[in-house]
Amino acid sequence: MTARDPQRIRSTRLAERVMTAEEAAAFIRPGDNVGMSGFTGSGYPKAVPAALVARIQEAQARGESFTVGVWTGASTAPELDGALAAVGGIDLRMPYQSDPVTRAKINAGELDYLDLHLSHVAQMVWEGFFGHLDVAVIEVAGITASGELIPSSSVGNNKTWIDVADRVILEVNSWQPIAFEGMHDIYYGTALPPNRRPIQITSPNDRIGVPYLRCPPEKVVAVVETDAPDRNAPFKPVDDTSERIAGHVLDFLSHEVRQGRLPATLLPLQSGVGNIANAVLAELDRGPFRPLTAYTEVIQDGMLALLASGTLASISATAFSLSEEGVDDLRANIQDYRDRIILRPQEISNHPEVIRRLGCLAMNGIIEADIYGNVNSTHVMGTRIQNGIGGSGDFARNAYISMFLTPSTAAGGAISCIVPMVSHVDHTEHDVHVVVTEHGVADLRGLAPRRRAQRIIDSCAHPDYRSALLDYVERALAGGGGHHTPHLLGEALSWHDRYERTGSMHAR
Ligand code: 0RQ
Repeated sequence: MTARDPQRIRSTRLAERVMTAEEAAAFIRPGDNVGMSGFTGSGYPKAVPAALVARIQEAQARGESFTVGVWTGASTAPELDGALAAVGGIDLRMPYQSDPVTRAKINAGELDYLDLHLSHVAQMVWEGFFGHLDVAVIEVAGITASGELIPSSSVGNNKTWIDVADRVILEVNSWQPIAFEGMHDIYYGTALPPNRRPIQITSPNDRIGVPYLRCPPEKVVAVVETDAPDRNAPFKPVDDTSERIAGHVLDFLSHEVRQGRLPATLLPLQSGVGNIANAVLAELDRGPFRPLTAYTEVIQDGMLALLASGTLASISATAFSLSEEGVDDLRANIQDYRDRIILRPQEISNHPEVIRRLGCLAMNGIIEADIYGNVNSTHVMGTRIQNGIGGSGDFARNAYISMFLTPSTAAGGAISCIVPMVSHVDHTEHDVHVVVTEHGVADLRGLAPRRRAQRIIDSCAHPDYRSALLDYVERALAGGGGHHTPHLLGEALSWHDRYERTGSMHAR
């Protein structure tokens, strides 16, 4: 088959590899590990996963088992994660997911999931912990005449997948703006110790690599043309709770500026995904700080709005995660945004060395925090995975100020997000500087554990749960255990246990 779009596939050699998704999927064999592109619902392959699902179902109809390991940058979309999980086609999934079908399968014990710090993935693959990568399926925006790849709306682990896979399948998606060409910065200097060199980024808009992904043409077994949108999930309108959390974050940052601990232009922002993060970004647009910069993982609608208004001078990230309106904005203003946005491999967007050097201000969502400042970002009631740690650990551990934002309650008030002891730990008390809920800000820096407990309960807990938390601390202090981090060991997780039994953390 010849290429439909010679502007997108300019390499005559790779144009000869154009074929259907079904033909391409035949290069994926039972038991293969498959490295897919994709990060927070953008830049994932749109056609080959569906063809792979059909192959799996045909094999199953013959009574044969057909599963693959699925490695990505981060979350993808229902047509990739959801569809493969639904047919039981995934053996092991890593390093992040947020798909409801995949989540249910993981929590039912039907597929293995490895939840990893996103900056660690490439090095762990080079070290061989996950076995060999057989196939890479990578969406790109185009292929240059010399066979270099123009990345699409996410970079994620694509460089690594292409480097280590035996076979590469490319999806060239003409829905992605071709004006992406030149926006990316692919760094080819990473290595394992003792051969590591400093990552020479001293400002979020520093470019240290090249705009293209390199791929030996002989590795490319198939090129598939697509014209399909990213996931582009809508954002909920900002609610009162998110707005109050955002207001507290702005007050806190203003206080830090007044104290002389932050410059008036702040420091590079990292913002997690979701509606609270979007509300904080909207509040920043109304606030006094500018010009700001962002060294973050994902660019969502709120970040583009800050670029458009001039509040934000530049953004470094690894992926977009936009609503349909966000995509329209990106397309309409891409010539303006192009020079102010850099998409990098996730090992660089989330690199601890760079995050520490730049002094990022990290803001991430949580499931729950405990009275001593430990944070659970990933597990509902300690056993059921929600999404994964994603980049929150890369940033929180190395940020100048590590903030965690959450409504004070979940499930209509039946769950307190401030608990005596977290049911799973992702971020320890050492990496949690500030907790913010709609009730206020708990700045935990410089506070010993018992003072932290007082601060979190007073500032962040929902009033309906405050007296029960205070009562817990008082009885723990009076109990026989240590007074450094007082706990009643038999009761520390009783709130979760009560919720599992009665549907509420409230003692009746
Ligand atoms: O459940 O979806 O069934 O309604 O968790 O919670 O309040 O909608 O908040 O979308 O911001 O997600 C921590 C999951 C928060 C997210 C988490 C339930 C709640 C709801 C979602 P439903 P909300 P958000 C960079 C940063 C880790 C990765 C990260 C996350 C659902 O922020 O995945 O930080 N973080 N990445 O009802 C039981 C509680 C709960 C609870 C909330 N205490 N107990 N359920 N929920 N609190 C981006 C990347 O790395 C890619």
